[in-house]
Amino acid sequence: MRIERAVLREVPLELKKPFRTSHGPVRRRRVLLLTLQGEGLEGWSECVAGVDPSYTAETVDTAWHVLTDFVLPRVVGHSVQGPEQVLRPVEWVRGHPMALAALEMAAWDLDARCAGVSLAAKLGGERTEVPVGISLGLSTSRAELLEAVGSALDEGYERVKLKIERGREHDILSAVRDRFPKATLWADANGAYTLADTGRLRALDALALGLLEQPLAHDDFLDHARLQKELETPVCLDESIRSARDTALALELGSCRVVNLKPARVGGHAESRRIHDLLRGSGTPLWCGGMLETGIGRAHNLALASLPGFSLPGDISASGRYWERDIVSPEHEVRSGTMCVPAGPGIGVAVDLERIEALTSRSAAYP
Ligand code: OSB
Ligand code: MG
Repeated sequence: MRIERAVLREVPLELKKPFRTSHGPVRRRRVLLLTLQGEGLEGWSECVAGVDPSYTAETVDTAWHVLTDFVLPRVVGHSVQGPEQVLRPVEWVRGHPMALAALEMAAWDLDARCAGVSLAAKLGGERTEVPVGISLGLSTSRAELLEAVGSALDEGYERVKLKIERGREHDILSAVRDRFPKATLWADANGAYTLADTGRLRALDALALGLLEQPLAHDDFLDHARLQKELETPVCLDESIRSARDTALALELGSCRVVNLKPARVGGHAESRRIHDLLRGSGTPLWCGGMLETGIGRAHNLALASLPGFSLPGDISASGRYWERDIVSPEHEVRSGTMCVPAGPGIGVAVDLERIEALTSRSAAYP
């Protein structure tokens, strides 16, 4: 497969409603869309880096810098045997997994299209639909929180993940548990606690949460292992897991009992599959996380989540969860708690290029 041309575009998109985490509200995304052209076809991906470095160190602007100054000039014009090889010329780049994943994932889409098969099939996916959940940001009032959980459950989501904030975790989660005694509830702390908070986190055991995501620092494996020993609630790692090696470390130390896998956080689909394969034999449940993606990133996540080792519902919500109008058609929809894995070639959704071009704030093309 020859990569003849690459186009990187920045597309600012407003979220329907701000998504609040303990780091503050996210009101809009500056989505980087990457198109790779070759063999008369196009592969698409989106870079999920945020506007600020609060989730990981990467931002939209660091990803733009790394892709345009180091990565794209070194891969365009070259042939690769498959998407697993596309990052070879930039193996020396340290960090920046979201920037690198944008390239790698677009190459997977292009490769699947060249073969005339779906990305899901190319990756080894087996399911035609996947169970999904929803991630709800912090609410401004208890009424708003209960209303949001109620509508998510009405829409059929299999489980609800709630963002929590240090000091308010018990109020938030017990309010929801009291009102929805049977719902599957997860909590995501985005690293807001330290081991000194073990007592307050142990108090959550009484609320029968499915898991507690990333309670401690983004780069900490040892304290997560110490905390997990004190908790009945399974700890799930998100930010901490950047590679298959991190996953092996977490398993060995007992830092978590569940893993959230986001392909962009680990540098793409190939590393995601290594993590999937590693966990499959371990009995540790795995699920696919989300990064407020447009329909392009969601299509990639759906393809990945169709692999057999994804045993819990992902944060892969419908297009209408975040967007008035998505940039793909058909839009992604949730039906009885599941979403369809697109079956057409590649990511299996059509990209609305006309609208993307109208919204583009900057672009770079190679050559
Ligand atoms: O921690 O899982 C997270 C969104 C942006 C950054 C980090 C996270 C999230 C979410 C939303 O929880 C997941 C989604 O619906 O895309
Ligand atoms: Mg998370």
